[in-house]
Amino acid sequence: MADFRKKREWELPASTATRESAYWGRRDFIKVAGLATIGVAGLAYSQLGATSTPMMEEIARLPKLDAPGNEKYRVHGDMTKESVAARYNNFYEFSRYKDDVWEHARDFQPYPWQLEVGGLVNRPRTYDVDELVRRMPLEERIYRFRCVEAWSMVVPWIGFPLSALLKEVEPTSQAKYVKFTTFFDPEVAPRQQEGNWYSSEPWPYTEGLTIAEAANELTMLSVGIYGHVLPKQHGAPIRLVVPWKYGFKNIKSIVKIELAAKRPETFWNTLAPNEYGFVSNVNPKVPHPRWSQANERVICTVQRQPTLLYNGYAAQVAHLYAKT
Ligand SMILES: Nc1nc2c(c(=O)[nH]1)N[C@H]1C(S)=C(S)[C@@H](COP(=O)(O)O)O[C@H]1N2
Ligand SMILES: [Mo]
Repeated sequence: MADFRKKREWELPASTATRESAYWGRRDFIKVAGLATIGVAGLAYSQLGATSTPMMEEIARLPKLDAPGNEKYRVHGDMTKESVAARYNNFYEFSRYKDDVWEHARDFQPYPWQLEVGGLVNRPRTYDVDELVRRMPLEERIYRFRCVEAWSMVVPWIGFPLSALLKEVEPTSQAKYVKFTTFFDPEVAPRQQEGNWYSSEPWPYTEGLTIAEAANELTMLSVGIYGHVLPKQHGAPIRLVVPWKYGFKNIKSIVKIELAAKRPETFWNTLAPNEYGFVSNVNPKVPHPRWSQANERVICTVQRQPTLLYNGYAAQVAHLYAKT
């Protein structure tokens, strides 16, 4: 395979699993090197959490979104600070790194936006996301989020159950899978352009679920976070949230949802099927081929904690995978 494989951060072996923190440490250390009396980790993390940055100023201008909190979906323990979650993003259309996604996404225009829903359904329909936001039963849910790279966070999504949308389009009895597709626009997302070392990436980004996974109570289409509409770096204006699966299943900036009879091909699974399975449920006992998944690093801290089966959501989803 081409040398893109060397360059991908989450494909590094376990021995370099500290690379992310080394990366942060280096960049942020340079910015705040004057405060040398605090420990290095303390420096990096305090800088990351800074709230008066140009990035946070952009976020402060986003339209607010009011949604009642759903008490059923809460997490014990600390919530990740917004200034951290919004500067630690995987969005490969814009950047291979995490802290500059928000900057590279500046020309991206996610408002207004249309979402096409079709395939094996009785009532195919194209929605204005605006209209969905006004009409759907929005609620706030605090979910754990676990990336396949072995970092985790806890964030307050605003959205509605995917099942509410599926009900409207009426999947036919042949529909067994749901395929999701991200926008394709190489002008605003330069990494989608061809002719570079990464041109073997199968853009646009796609993901998929079984119908049962899509209908699960946990599965959300998110349109907001931290009390406002989604910022670009989190996948504005609408993205998938499946908290018991690894982060890459949580596809961003969706333009199309299709019901299908066959399992769809998906972005990471096409690139490296042995590393990014179609199912990809969070599981401490199933290591990534090149690193352990037994524990995880809480983003922007030095804290490591055990990985939970189904990322802590066994009560809601274990039945989907029970062998009969
Ligand atoms: N279209 C698209 N969706 C994507 C990705 C991407 O590169 N492109 N990255 C995925 C990965 S690997 C992760 S961990 C999450 C990160 O979501 P966040 O930046 O909102 O935390 O988005 C997922 N969805
Ligand atoms: Mo990820």
